[in-house]
Amino acid sequence: MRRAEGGSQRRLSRSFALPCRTRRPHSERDFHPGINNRSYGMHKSSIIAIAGLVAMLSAAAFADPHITKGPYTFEDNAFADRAEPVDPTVVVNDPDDLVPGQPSILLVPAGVGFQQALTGSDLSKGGGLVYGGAVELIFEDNAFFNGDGPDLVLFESGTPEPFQVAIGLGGDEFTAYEFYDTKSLGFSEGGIGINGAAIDLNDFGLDAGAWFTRVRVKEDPSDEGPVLRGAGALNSGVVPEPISMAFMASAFAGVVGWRLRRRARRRDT
Ligand SMILES: [Ca+2]
Ligand SMILES: [Ca+2]
Ligand SMILES: [Ca+2]
Ligand SMILES: [Ca+2]
Repeated sequence: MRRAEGGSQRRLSRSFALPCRTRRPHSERDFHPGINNRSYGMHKSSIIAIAGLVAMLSAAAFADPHITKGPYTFEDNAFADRAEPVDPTVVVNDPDDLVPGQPSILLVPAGVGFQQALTGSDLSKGGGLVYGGAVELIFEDNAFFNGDGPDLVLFESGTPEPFQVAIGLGGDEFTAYEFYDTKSLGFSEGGIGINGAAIDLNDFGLDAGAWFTRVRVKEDPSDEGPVLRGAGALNSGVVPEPISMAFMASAFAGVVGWRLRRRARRRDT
């Protein structure tokens, strides 16, 4: 009876596992107490795989577009949640404080907060990228993935100006910058015409279905400074808190239970 339970838990955890660096033993016979025990544990890659699966399932089950920006429709939390200037970019509130040659983000309108300007779905406020200034936009309550067609939209204002765009690959690693022109999206916010650039992750050679949470946007030095108004994910995954917590809890309980049973069995032998 216990063994049968253990078996079913093993199938459960295996079905969510990505290929691991350490192979699990194929049978009881291969298991040596004190050696290779970690191979029975839940690898970090398995946890990430479960989180990714939850996000994917949730994206399918709870896709509920609420925010329309010209031709594009977004889920409520599809927009970037946090912004950070990319070193050596500085943040400037007043055009008079711009120093020629110093990569900068000029907040629009003057006095608006940095986060307020560059995150969320309010396109009436933004940040002008000047002298090669660059900003990193971070998605925290959602992630974007390489699905069908464009995956991400960057918003700009006034005269359409291009961006350079790089996608975060994890840690400090980013793709090379790709150039994107923006074009008028036929609507205004904050009294100014809004432009957009639709980003397809295929352009960066990224895998279909791969998930990301960071994008860097930089001024194209050959052009006037674009004013970034925000970024929204078209292919966006959501992890609804109560469901994901329950799912993760049961997944962990299963794995922990399985490990305990393993340990108990090991003591018996
Ligand atoms: Ca978000
Ligand atoms: Ca795509
Ligand atoms: Ca512009
Ligand atoms: Ca904005």
